[in-house]
Amino acid sequence: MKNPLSPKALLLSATAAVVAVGSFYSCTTGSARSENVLVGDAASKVYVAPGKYDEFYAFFSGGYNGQIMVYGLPSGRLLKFVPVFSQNPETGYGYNEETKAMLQTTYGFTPWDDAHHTELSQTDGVPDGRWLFINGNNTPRVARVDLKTFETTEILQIPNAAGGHASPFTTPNTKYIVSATRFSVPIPNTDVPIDSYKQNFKGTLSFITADQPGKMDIAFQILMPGFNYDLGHAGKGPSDGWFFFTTYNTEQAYEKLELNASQNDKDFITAVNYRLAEQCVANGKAKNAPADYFHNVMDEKSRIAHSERKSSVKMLSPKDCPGLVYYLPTPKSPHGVDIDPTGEYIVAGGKLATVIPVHSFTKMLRAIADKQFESEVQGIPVLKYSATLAGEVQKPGLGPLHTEFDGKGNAYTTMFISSEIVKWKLGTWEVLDRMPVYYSPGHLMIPGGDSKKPWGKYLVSLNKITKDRYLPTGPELAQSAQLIDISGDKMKMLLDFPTIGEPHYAQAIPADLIKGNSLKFYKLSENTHPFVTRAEADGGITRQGKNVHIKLIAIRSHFAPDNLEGVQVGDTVYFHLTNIEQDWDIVHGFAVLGAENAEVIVAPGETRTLRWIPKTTGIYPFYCTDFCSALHQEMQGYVRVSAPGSNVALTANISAKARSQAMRAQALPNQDHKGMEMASGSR
Ligand code: K7E
Ligand code: CUA
Repeated sequence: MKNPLSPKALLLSATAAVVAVGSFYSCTTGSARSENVLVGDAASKVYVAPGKYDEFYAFFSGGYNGQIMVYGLPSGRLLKFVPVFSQNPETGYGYNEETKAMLQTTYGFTPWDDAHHTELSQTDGVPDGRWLFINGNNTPRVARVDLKTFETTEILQIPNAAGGHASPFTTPNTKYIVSATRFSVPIPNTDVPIDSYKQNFKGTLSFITADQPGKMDIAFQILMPGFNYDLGHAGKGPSDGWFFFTTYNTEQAYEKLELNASQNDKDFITAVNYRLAEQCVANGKAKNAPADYFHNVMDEKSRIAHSERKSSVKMLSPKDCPGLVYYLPTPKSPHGVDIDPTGEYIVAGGKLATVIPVHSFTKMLRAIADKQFESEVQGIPVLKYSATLAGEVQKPGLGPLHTEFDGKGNAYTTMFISSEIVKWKLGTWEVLDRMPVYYSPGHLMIPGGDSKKPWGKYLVSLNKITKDRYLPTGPELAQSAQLIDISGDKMKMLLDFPTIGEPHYAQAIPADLIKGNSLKFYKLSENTHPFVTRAEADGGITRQGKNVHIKLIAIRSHFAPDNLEGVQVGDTVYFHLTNIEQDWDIVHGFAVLGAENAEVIVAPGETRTLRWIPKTTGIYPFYCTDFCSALHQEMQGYVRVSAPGSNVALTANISAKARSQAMRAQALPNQDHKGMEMASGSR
């Protein structure tokens, strides 16, 4: 460390001190801890009796696992993984033929991303439980998860962008979700010297239409100075129609950013009047700019994903739309920007700031009207700090990152460096309470806590460093989430539970807004997959050159057909499996010896396709991978693979065994998982 007084040095030493303090608390009943925790009380508050439901669904981003985790709150029970930007061997998402197109980008098949922010769709500024959006940070993308099926149904790539971090934050009626570039790059991207950053690098803010499922698209992009845009939030209530983005690296450093991007005392919050942007676009002020991006959609009826490649966007430059963008000076390298439920206060989390600055939307409008500008940056007016400031929370702690609200006039901010949640009051800016968390929280989450109507009962701290909180599992540990009761004046720690990957953010919503809409099965009669098999007798095997298509059904407890011959080495085989069950939670799986990908899991009524290239002659068993019934272990079949050019005829039979399975199944009334337990000796 060359400069021992650099912000980074301070930051590092503070982190070290806090980890030491945290370790101390974790193995003692030190005062700071016992004050806030009522242990007996806490256990009953998170207890959800067997067979009972949790009060909230919580959706945690999976960070670098590219997925979403669904938890119940307050129990912390893990309910589901929803794969989004990553392949998932558990279900075959991204491996089977129907879903591969979901992961197409202009860079090719891109089966990984760094997923940061879950965002529930909203109606009038309140989460409504229709959809959940999430961003891919590395190869900028946004995805829609349908909360009827808990499945990724749409992915849109963001062109002219690098690092889709300030994303996918919704406007109050989900007209748009918004994504900004973290990294500035040349736009269009091209081969230039890196040290020409100031001349050539630009940022973009993308407004994406989101209220029509299957039709996400870039409504327009705004071309911005080459800073780093970190996070964003839409205005609401009086500030509806505006969007706010944290903006750092206003130094425009391109090397050693930890030092060189920490020079300016203040960076910015970027305020964008997107209603004005809409008018400017409608009035022809935007230019058609080259763009290259994919839009991938899962078709509801065939359950096959399709990709479309697009080639242009509307690009709006602030200079062609006066009044579109203003900069609000904000200390210092701000990370989160959070709008309170009334829509009046704009709270910034300046990672290196000693205060939490809060801007007033009313004062911002007045400052704009009065031209209270301190300077201009590339034609964009910079407002005076004093002219927009509502107040500063003094001595909040170290390293403020993110703030959410309880709807009762209080705000809660994570302090990354001092490892605590700080509760403070909107309007008076006084600190009301502190809760140590273990350790180093990034985001925090209150159900609806960034909306107009928070359900201010619980708060979850999403901690980055786990250390000694759980049984050790080698160098890499689960992440730690902590559930805190915020219903009273003082915060109460209730529960720790592990999360996987690195959740950056989470959102939660009352279970009642989702659970009644959950789909139980796909209707077989509506399945439009070109290789659907609706009945046992309709299966079969066909050859098209070197491609062999096998249509088969799964039902408790057999495949039909289950004996297949005539496949040759050199063929590419497609198993198109339709689950013809029409009953909730009766899924079947399919795997074949030597398959170089994942199984497929097939929901009732849907068709899924496994591609298989046999390399040697012989007999290849396949079987059902999901323990579906008492006779699951009988659910199997064989493929015969012959030499190239062999005269073995293509045949698809229902074996005597499968036929007798079918008869036994009919003889067993209501064969369900109770039956499975009774007959478990058959394993
Ligand atoms: Cu703070 Cu990506 Cu929202 Cu991580 S981000 S913590
Ligand atoms: Cu079907 Cu096991």
